[in-house]
Amino acid sequence: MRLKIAEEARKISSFLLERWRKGDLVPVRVVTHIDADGLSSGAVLSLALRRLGVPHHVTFVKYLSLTLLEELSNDDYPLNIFSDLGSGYIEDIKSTFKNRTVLILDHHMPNGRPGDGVLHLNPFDFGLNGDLDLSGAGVCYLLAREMCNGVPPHIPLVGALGDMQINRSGDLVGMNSSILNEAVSSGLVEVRRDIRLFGGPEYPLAAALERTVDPTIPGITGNSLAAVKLLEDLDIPVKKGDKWTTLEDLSEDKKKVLLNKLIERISSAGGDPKALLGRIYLLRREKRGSPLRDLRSFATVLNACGRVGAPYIGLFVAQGMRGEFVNRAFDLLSEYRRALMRYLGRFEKGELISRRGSILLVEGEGFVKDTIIGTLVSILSRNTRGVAFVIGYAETDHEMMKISIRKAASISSGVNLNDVAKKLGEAYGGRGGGHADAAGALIPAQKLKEFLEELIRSLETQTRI
Ligand SMILES: [Mn+2]
Repeated sequence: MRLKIAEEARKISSFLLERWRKGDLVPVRVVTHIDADGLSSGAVLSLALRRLGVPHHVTFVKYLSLTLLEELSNDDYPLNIFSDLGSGYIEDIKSTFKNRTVLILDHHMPNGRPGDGVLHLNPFDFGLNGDLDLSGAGVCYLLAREMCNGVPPHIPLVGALGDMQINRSGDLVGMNSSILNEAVSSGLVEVRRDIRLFGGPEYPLAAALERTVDPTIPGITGNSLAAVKLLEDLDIPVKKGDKWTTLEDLSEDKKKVLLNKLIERISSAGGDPKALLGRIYLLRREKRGSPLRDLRSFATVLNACGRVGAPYIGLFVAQGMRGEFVNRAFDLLSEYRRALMRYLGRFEKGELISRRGSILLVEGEGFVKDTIIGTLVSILSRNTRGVAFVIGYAETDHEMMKISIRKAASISSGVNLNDVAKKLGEAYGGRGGGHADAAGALIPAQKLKEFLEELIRSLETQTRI
């Protein structure tokens, strides 16, 4: 019989606590990813280690590669913990970290087998779906909860929402929903059903409309004047006295009018308005009007910190630091949003973008940052009519090319992008993998053309589009 993931977490926890009690396996290095889930993972682990008095460092990485693993293994940490990444590199980790203890806490499809000092905790090994049921931060949380008290359960929820781990009705499911229950029953998080705009129902409505990118609201997203005009046309005051109107202030009737208007706008431009509806998760102890009060927007803030190049700010904010850290995070969010808008604006004009049948290609080389290409293809995959897949690429360090692949939510295709990216990534001298609907590859830049041709051919034949 299969062990349950929580039992395995307990085993790993007793092993580590025992060794730490003896003064072994310190200091610890945590290597984590820079997206919202990765930063949430780092926050969970770092909080737990601090509570346990275990000295540690956190290292942020955009991705793993053999070169990077070799560099990391040159540093003398007796214990390395990889979070929100690593499962795709089990064999490389085994060979680079010989005779040292490594713990991988991840939810990407495993490639290879643990052993030789490598411990591995991943929902896929326990009959769970790592794409949907549990995030990287969720895996870290299962372990942290075994090791100590006091790591708050909303952090792994931010990770799950950042990774879009919601089902078609917009709900968290699987182990994520058990963590949610914990957060709700302790009074930390409140769940509501409402229109899902940036910042949540207590955030200034005009700004919420302008800042919502999932789904993008044509003509409104990124345009504050248009957002104000839309409200005026619907007879909704932008402000009452010196207080900004929020979604919460609207009557049910007004809310319906607004919702219909938004649905109409999005649908007529070919987008999918479905993401507007669903559950909203509110962090009750956060100030009203702060984007951190809405857990999805919290994830957006973390993403911005990581992608714009200040992941440590995101880590501190995820851990609960406020004041200057939050101000800095909000500045990074504005910068991130401006970058996204700049790119989306160019795509709208038909620049940097081309169509191959029902595949949309984002030609980001020389233009788009490697840390933003994934977000852009995700947004496009949810907001472009008649598209089955979106592929984007951008150059990155070490003369490598980063390729991001997304399946459009509207398409029901049996293609598993993790399998495709893994197979092709390896065939072209690099690596690939990820999730069934969202994956990526890292290959030598000079192989890009051939890689893309084969990728497109493979998606086309497997989908019959
Ligand atoms: Mn993740």
